[in-house]
Amino acid sequence: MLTQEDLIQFENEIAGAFAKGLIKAPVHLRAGREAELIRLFQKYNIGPDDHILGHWDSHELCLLKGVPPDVLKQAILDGRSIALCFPEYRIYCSGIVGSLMGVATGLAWAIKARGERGRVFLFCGDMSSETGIFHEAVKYAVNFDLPAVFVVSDNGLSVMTDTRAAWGSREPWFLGTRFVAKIEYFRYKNGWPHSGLGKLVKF
Ligand SMILES: Cc1ncc(C[n+]2csc(CCOP(=O)(O)OP(=O)(O)O)c2C)c(N)n1
Repeated sequence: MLTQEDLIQFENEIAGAFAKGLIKAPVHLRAGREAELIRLFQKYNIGPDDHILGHWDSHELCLLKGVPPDVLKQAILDGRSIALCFPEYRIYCSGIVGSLMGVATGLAWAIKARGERGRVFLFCGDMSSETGIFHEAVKYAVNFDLPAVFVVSDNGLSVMTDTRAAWGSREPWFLGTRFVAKIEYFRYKNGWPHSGLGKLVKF
């Protein structure tokens, strides 16, 4: 299992490449949630049979799922950071808010219906967890006890918008409901801006 330091070092390396103008596409770096992600990968013993669905900020997920760092780095250098897909590692990511919750439920339904091995782990942010599709997908997964877990990494922001101010509630909608049965939730403070480095990079 990789350490927190491994994940931090990888993001720092990507930041360095981005600063040099070597990546001509968006990158979304993350810092501050390494321990929580490692804890969850260990808690569920996430392995080759399991599927990871992530979004624009999935470098750490790819590393923890087993993608070799040099392979991941090349994909990022090639401009694919925002929607990393490695079918051979059962990793599918998308840069579109709300695009994968329904996929997670459908995939989990298929796994259960076919009696296959593996579970689906959907990772998203706090604002994504307030979308209607997240609500519907979780509701369905809970109702049919599908092999899916929805992991919400809460940094309190949607780009630069305060998620709680937007919805007028201090807590995410699902806390204290029966839907937490399929949800993992933690808060963190992102050590990086939402995307990029917070400064102009010239090519
Ligand atoms: C359909 C759609 N609308 C808007 C965006 C732009 N966008 C990218 S990330 C993001 C914020 C999402 O916030 P959250 O789910 O909390 O993610 P995090 O802060 O963890 O990146 C937005 C609005 C997008 N990618 N897709």
